Amino acid sequence: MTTQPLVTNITSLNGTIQVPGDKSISHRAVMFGSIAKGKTTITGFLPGEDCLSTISCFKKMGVTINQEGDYVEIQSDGINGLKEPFEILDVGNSGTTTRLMLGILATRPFHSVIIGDESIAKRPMGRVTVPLRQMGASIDGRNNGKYTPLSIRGGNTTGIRYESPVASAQVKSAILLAGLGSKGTTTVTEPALSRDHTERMLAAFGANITREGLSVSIEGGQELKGTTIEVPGDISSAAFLLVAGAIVPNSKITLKNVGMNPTRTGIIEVLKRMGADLVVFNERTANGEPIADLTIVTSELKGIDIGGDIIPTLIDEIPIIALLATQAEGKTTIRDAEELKVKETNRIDTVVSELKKMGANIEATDDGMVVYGKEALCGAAVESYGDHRIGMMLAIAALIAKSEAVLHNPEAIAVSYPNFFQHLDQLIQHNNI
Ligand code: SPQ
Repeated sequence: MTTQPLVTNITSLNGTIQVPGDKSISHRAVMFGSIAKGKTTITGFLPGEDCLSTISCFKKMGVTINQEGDYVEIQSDGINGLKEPFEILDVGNSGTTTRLMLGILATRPFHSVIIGDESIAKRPMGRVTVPLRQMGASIDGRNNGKYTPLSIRGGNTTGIRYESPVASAQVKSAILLAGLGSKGTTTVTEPALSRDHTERMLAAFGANITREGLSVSIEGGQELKGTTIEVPGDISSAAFLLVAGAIVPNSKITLKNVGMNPTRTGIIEVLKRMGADLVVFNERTANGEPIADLTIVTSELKGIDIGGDIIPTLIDEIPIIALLATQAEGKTTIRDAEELKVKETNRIDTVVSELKKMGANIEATDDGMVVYGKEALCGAAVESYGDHRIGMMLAIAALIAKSEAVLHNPEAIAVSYPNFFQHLDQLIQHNNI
């Protein structure tokens, strides 16, 4: 196991950063480009480990993909050009790759096997394998197809109307992608709106997809056409630096080109409601996705109550919001966030245990956590448990800790933000990039 010393006791952060490409959009750009006829080019791609796993899986199905840094070129014969993979499809740590790819494989008339790492093996896959079987796919796997490794023989699928019990973009996307390769219409209804990158990007690839309230429908048999995708910066990565700017004294941080899709901007609303001095400017759109620049300065914060329909719009930001709450006057309550239990780790348990080690006054609840207000943090030996978002949250917490801190398993951070420590260094040195 690797252990890395963390920078502590920082008196100021300053500079301008271009955060890496959005992970959700990068995955989708590769997958949709791989099933679209013709050439797709992607700029601003996230070369993080999760998105590289997606590229590697589609290459194993015969798609020509050339990636250099944040530029990707894909040449595909369309969805019917996908070939039975000779090798096992290894998704690494990526839940998005597993679930969205299952949706595509469900309609392909060949056999494939999906495996992932230890964390993926614990994440629930029944939420997609059950509806995909209802559509006609043959899927088996550990515990009756609830967990990886999974084996799929697809083809001959028919559209369904599916009421998802969870607000999950991965469930919605898997079923819509299966719907695209099935007979008839497929409709997915969710209890609250989850991120809608799939809907927006399928339209950018030429598909006709319709929304009515919380239901989305797609007609089977439509052919996607290769296109050009510009991936915005990832608001989920930006969140770590926004919180750093708000809690480290004497700071001013500007983040360029950040994705501002309203299904992802819960963190912006929370920062504003907690009193953060945050400015959103230069607003524009690329491929149907809103983008803006953001500036944050050190702020006086107050505790708030977070729950209900906002949760899916900030689900991945809850670890860093918990840290923000440790520096706010008064109590912050996070409710309705049971989904945290089935992420890379049980993020209720890992956030609470690691922040407690640093002196935070925080308690786990059944569906979230309560943070009892402002507390000076101390250094500690903390653990990412292989979860990128826990690792980054702890590195930001260390910036305001008064004593030495080390992080076990820092390499997990490369899943979504490979140059995270380099960007942090630049802000500490007050260098612009
Ligand atoms: O890909 P993975 O591992 O599931 O990634 C995470 C993350 O923190 O990066 C979740 F652990 O983000 C998910 C997110 O929580 C990415 C995602 C997507 O791209 O569709 C949707 C959300 O998951 P879900 O289960 O709510 O659909």
